Amino acid sequence: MAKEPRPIEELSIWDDAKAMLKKARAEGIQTVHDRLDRQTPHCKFCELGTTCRNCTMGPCRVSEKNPLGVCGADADVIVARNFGRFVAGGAAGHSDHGRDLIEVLEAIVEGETSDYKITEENKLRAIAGEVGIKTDGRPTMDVARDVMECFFADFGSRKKEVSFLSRVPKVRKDKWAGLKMIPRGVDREIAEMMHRTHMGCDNDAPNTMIHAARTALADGWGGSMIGTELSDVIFGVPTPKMSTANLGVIKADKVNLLVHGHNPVVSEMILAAARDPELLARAKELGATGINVAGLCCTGNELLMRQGIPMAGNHLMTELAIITGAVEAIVVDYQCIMPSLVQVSGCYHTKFIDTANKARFSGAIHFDFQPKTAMKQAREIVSIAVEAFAQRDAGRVDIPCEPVEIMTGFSNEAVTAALGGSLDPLVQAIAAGDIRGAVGIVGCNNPKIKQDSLNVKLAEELIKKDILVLVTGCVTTAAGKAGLLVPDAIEKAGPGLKKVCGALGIPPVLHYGSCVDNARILQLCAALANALNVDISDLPVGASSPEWYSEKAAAIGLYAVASGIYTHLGHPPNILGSETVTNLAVSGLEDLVGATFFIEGDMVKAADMFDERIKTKRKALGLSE
Ligand code: XCC
Ligand code: SF4
Repeated sequence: MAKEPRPIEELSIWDDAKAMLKKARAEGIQTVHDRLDRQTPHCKFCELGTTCRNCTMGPCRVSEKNPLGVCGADADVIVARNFGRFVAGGAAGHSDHGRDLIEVLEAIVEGETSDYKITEENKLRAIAGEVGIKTDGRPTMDVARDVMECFFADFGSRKKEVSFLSRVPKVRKDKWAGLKMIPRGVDREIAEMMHRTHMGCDNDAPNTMIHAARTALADGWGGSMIGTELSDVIFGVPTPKMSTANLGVIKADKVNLLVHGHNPVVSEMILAAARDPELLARAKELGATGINVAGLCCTGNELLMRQGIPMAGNHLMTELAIITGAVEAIVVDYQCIMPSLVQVSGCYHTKFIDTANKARFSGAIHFDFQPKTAMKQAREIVSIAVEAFAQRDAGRVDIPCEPVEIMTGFSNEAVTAALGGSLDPLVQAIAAGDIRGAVGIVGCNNPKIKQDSLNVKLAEELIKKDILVLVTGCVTTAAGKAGLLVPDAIEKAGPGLKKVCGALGIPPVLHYGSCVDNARILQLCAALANALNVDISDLPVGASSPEWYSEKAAAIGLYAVASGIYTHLGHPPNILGSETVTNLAVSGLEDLVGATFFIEGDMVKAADMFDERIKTKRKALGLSE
């Protein structure tokens, strides 16, 4: 018997989401929430992490009654192996994205493309210096070639450590060296994780977990950091600017083209092509007043940070954006793109266009997007969107709200510039206790949780306590829609944060970018630790992913912890079937890396936990609580 669907009121905190969920039900369109209802209750073994499918002597499910798999693996080994592979999946996603940026740099260096350029010579030279490449008096292209070679080599197995470990405080690196946790090469750590978890290899759960941490560090300080830094070099370093968010950014009188996924390589070209006079003229001929490019998820974040495009929504808004009936095309690259978007698009005139061979969707229009032909392909894609405008059914259009204002563009370079050229004023504000600490809230939506209820609540609770919040990924749109990403939001902050942010004219919640841009937060923590001559784990900082769902979020959480950052998750990963692994995650790691995970579903309590932690760290630094 079919289950009753959950009431719409329980699915999201947002009016725009609820309006579109009603429309979906009225029009008979299935969403992620309907499918979750059909998938629950989930398999208990899988939830606990005690299922193993790593060979065909199994699959095995272990329990108290049946504690060993066919090969003899116990729950600890099985849970650790599953978690290790989960993290490797996330690290692979971020890092392969990073590699794609190196390939664009290669196309620039080899003269194969004129559509992409080195926009930030100074940044290119600065990072070259950081990874030990000579820059003095050398032509930019020579430096760029060496940077490209260096970063390609970071993915291999010939290095002792990935290049950006030059940013890590020495005490932290020594700690990693002692634990055999130094990330040597991005692909190497991911491949080794697959090897270790083959039947008959690493059968010691803590040892597997240490390698999981090394794999995650290869993501944070390797693949993701390369992705962020080269995106800045090619597309520009983000600077503060205003934009807008929610489904109201979709415009009834315009051709609406949504960009979705993670990588700016395709979407930056789409945005440029949407300004092409010929395409604009054609849009006008068909009765539109212009071409509107709006963002979803992290591709949206990338373009929001650098170009200020409006944000239509985060993960759980992606189906709902199409349900407005006013989207001519959705153009995707990879990651977090629900395959259901093809079906939802099919219910309207919406064209679903994929652009990467590694992320193809049956039923999509496919473009094999290449740096050489990028602009030409982008024009073709935008043209498909423009022509689709003629097929729009005005009777089915419902754009449920007006957009809200948000401020974006907080790169470390922009923050340093706003502070007058160095991080010293930030260090002083922390020392004075005006800013008591900082927490990065990152990651996703998960249909098991009322959309954005935790993301917003935690941010609100923390700023009240004079804790600066940095947001990335899908938490961005949540914070934006809640009115936390504008300077006026200081009214919701504690007195210290209000004073500092008020003087600088910035919000108490800063948009720090996409999910790979969590590397910016790592870099900031390392810079603060170096400035104070302490370890990252000595800083009054934390990280959180309240509504996470993805393998990538697990990789981010683990590299944060392994870097010494106390990290909150709103719900546990599938590890509870092993006491050894669970205890290691929530307490044992403290002795090893100076930080742990903590799991808490109540955001008032989570904020209190951060508060306690920050008090302890401030005291140890000789500061007021
Ligand atoms: Fe995906 Fe990055 Fe999560 Fe959003 S936050 S649901 S991973 S888009 Ni990264
Ligand atoms: Fe079962 Fe061991 Fe094979 Fe896993 S590796 S499926 S536990 S026999």
